[in-house]
Amino acid sequence: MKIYQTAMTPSCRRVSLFLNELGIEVPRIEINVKEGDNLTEEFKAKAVNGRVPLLELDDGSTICESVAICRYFDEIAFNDKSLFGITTKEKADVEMWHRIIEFQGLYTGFQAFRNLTSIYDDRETCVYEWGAESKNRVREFLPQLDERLANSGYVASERFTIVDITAYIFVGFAQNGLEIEVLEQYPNIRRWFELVSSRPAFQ
Ligand SMILES: N[C@@H](CCC(=O)N[C@@H](CS)C(=O)NCC(=O)O)C(=O)O
Repeated sequence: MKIYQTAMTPSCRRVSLFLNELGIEVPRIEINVKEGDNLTEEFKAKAVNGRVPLLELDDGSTICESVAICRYFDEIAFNDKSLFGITTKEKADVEMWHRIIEFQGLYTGFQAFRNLTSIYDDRETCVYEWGAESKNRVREFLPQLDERLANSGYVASERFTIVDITAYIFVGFAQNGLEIEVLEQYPNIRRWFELVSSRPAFQ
């Protein structure tokens, strides 16, 4: 099997951190999405969403969407980390917080970045005002995340789960990509971010 990736992009880093946590190494094929390597007919025939990361199995079948790829490895690796949750309640909390972090945080942040910078204007119409509004929505979401982390050791649970990987990618993206001073403004996010950053898988 192999993973097609553009290593530095948030969605690929998300999968890489998950695999690091499980201690799994998978061969990578580096492509350049900025240069449009994902826009070829050959790549689009493999990836339903036309994006990276993309996992190709030995039988030639493929899985895209980073969470689906993580789920695949979580199932085949027989690990004891239970990054998608242990109990029924914890699994539901993981699902709930994962969607909240993705919809209100990560993907809203992506919309902000893509529309403010026009980085992909060779393949989509960029609307600056939508980017600005999306960035506002990210700003509005951050206090909610900070409050959650004032009352919980990790985002979805009192222990580390996949949601912390997604939230870590989101906070780093907001801080560096969107230039929002998250860590300076939100002490509970900062406490949690430092804790997650210190994990061996994140080095
Ligand atoms: N929901 C997808 C998002 C994938 C995604 O947006 N990948 C970006 C890199 S972070 C990409 O391939 N961008 C190239 C493009 O939009 O053409 C996932 O989680 O895998």
